[in-house]
Amino acid sequence: MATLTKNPNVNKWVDEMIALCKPDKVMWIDGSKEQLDMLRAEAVSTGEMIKLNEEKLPGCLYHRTKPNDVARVEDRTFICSRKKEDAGPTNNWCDPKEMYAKLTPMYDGVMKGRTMYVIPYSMGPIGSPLAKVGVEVTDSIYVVLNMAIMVRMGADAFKNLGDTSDDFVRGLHSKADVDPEKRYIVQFPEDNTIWSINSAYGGNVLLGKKCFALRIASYQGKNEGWMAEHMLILGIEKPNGEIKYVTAAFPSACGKTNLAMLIPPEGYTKRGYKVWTVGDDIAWLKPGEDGRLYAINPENGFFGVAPGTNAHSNYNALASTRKNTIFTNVAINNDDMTVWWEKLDNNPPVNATEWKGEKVNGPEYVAAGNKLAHPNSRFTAPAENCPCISPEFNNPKGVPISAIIFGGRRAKTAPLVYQSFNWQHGTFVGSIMASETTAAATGAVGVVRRDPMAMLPFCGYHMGDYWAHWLEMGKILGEKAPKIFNVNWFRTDENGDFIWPGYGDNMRVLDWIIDRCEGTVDAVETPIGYEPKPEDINVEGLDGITTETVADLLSVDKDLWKEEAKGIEEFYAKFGEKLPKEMSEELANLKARLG
Ligand code: GTP
Ligand code: SPV
Ligand code: MN
Repeated sequence: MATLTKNPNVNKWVDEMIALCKPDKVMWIDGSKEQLDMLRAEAVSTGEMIKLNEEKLPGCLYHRTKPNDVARVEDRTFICSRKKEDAGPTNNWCDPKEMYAKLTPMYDGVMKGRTMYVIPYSMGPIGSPLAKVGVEVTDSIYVVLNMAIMVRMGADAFKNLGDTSDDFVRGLHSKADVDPEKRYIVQFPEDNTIWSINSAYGGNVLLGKKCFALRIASYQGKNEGWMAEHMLILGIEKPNGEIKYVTAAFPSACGKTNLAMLIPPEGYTKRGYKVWTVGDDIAWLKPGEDGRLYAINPENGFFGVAPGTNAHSNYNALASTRKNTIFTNVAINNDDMTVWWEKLDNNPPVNATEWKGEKVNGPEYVAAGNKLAHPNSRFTAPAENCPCISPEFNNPKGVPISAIIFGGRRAKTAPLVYQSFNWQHGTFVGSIMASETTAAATGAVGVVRRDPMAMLPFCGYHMGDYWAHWLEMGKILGEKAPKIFNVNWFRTDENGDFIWPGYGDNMRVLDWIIDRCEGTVDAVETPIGYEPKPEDINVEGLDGITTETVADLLSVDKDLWKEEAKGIEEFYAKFGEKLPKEMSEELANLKARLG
């Protein structure tokens, strides 16, 4: 099929990729329903995807990846800047020349006998000044069908690029042999280029997502005066109809999708509160004409964690998956060809196929301590399916942000919520984030690690320069900068159970955050920041949670925090001269306040 653009830069690059990968066929993806239907039918006929119940889950497909290919692979992910120091101490680095030389033979002829799909796409609403164009070539129909949900794709995407610009991100993906020993996820920030090989799992192969919209985009943002962040975006509508927007950065599988779609507790909905979802994973932020910080969601769908999602925990996410959704690595109920995952309900299907493809008796299998769905199994759902999708979702200007919230999984140290003293201190609060690891990346689960701004696996350049960029943005925004907060839904009691009910009840904390932004509620100054008076967190209608429980959740254990300060100091030492002096000042101030 002929090319979809006159842009010679795009066409030249695609020709080079064809010459390298030597596919039997090349198909430009125009985004049309006919073309996607044809690809769906082909994927089903080859067994790559499985058609689900057309009445109960219309338009939905199932896909299973190899058991060795179920999550992002941070140890095989590289930032190949020309200079090593530009990648910084938190990224794997390799000289770009060396990396191209190593990977080129792996791509040479890799698509023989296969079709190369050329996917033009826009990250961000087409026509938005904040949007950017990418082209991904891939030999995977699964990638095409997922990208069709996750991004705005097809010929329209080239409108933003025009016929002459060179400003597009070049993404090359081949599943090759899905060999974990030869798996590489490589970003070349200075070349606007991503090369991914030997994986077929979402975060490694949907190149618009983490590879472009965070790793490459964070680097572009530093150079162009904006920010690319691992943040959800939500709007809180108050009874008077006014909507306040906040963003929140939590590490992978720490609650962004859930917070982004929360349904407030009854006491709030009765008074007229409502939450609108703008984004659940990534925010691109830039100062607007009025000097405030505006955010767009560059994506067009949700690639969400399935386990734990149910009508009670996240009704809106579940509703988003009831049509035109792709399920990856969940379990199948063979009686009616529907899907199941842990905590969907208490009834694992009897006639089940578990995520690796084995037919099992669900209840017996689960009772024996096995999981039917992989802990990082996912749904790919169109944003337009979401019952609470924001009317501003496609607004090219984005939405004005009042508050930025950081958070992670901490069993003890971090309190339920606190506010930073100012932007510089807020940047420090983000930089010292730490969280227990999850199944979203391969490796041990439940180990506390530093994950600044939830960007540890996603920052495309030196983390010290990234913090300097945050400080710089604060200076540009001045008085109009969003207020910065930190939350922790994951404090546990002596039995290891979560104390705070979380999910919809997180609205109670957002309520305080909004009041702080509006200056309508007081706070208590603690060594780590401003905290609510316990009675200012609304516990009305909560079972077993009283103002005393809240006081406990807000307690700051100075000994634990002194330990924490030591950990921060060790972490900061990695950054050497690139650590902004403001960050070491803030650490010194924290220590002084702790006594
Ligand atoms: P990524 O897509 O990997 O970036 O994850 P995410 O940050 O969007 O996380 P998500 O909302 O999918 O939640 C991940 C897991 O955390 C799920 O198993 C949820 O059930 C659980 N979770 C989310 N919010 C809460 C909460 O408020 N409290 C508790 N205890 N668990 C939560
Ligand atoms: C994450 O791991 O933060 C995700 C899923 O959102 S992935 O697309 O795999 O990165
Ligand atoms: Mn994520």
